[in-house]
Amino acid sequence: MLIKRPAGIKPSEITPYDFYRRRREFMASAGLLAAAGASGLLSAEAFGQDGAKLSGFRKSSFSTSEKPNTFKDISSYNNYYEFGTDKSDPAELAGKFKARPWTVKVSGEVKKPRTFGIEELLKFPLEERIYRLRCVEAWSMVIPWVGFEFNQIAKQVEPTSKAKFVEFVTVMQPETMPGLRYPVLNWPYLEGLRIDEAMHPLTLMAVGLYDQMLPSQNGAPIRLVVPWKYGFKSAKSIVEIRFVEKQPKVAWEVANSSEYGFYSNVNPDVDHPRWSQKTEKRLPAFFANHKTEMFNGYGDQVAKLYAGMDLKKFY
Ligand SMILES: Nc1nc2c(c(=O)[nH]1)N[C@H]1C(S)=C(S)[C@@H](COP(=O)(O)O)O[C@H]1N2
Ligand SMILES: [Mo]
Repeated sequence: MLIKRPAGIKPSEITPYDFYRRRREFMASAGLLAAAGASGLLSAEAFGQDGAKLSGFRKSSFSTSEKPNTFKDISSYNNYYEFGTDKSDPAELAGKFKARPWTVKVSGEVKKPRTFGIEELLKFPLEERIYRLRCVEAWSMVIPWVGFEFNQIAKQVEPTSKAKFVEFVTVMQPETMPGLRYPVLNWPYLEGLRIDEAMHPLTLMAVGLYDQMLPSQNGAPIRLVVPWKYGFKSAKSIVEIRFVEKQPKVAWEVANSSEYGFYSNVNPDVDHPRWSQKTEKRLPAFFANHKTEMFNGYGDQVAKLYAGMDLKKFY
């Protein structure tokens, strides 16, 4: 169905959440919700992604007590290069993205390879995790994700002793993702973690933001969140997870290995070749207003994963 934007409002001023609400209001006023429901047209495509409510999740003790950014901040300032490289591109251009039907294929060094439907994944016990996200570009936000620990997936597929790393692959939808036309990265977006990093309880598969299903621009319907690493490790809209023996060549390393390494732990002592990583701009702000913390402040939980490693070498 095609719904026109209200006159006088620029697309850039409409957040997906506003758009969703207006669409619901419009449909309700036109009696379309009831009609759609009755005819079975109330499809997951329309209501399984942007804005659909999530409920029944518990709050996690892993959450930071810092004040979260607003839904609008989090869903209108994004890096999702498959839609475009400007921060506003994903929110403006992800409108046609299809987050249903959706499956995640889990394969490689596992005893029980399998493909999960998104409906099955949504049945894992969901928690609210308020995490800091620190981008390599030196801005940060505080984000209330809803999701489950990645290790829950691992438990079901049973990794073998050869599984040393985990690869995460983002979907390619050329018909809905205009950015794929440009070879900015080696598509599909590939990220990877060492197996112990992936199994760490802080490593989250996020399906929601506040109490809504993830907006497309934030990686609907399911994305990775690794809070002690730079934002780009958190691959969006995941369709495939592979347990592998060898360290993968991840997308940003392929693009520029002198600037982006495999580990990409938040580290104020290792500058990016073109800028310092000592401070960050907690959005919304014009200037740096925060000191960047080692492991983005999650050192108590994760520093032990890197004991004895030279983090200047393994950046
Ligand atoms: N598939 C895909 N995943 C991605 C990116 C991307 O361009 N494509 N950008 C990364 C970067 S650089 C950041 S900072 C985070 C941003 O997540 P957010 O928009 O939900 O805040 O997503 C990461 N995941
Ligand atoms: Mo980022």
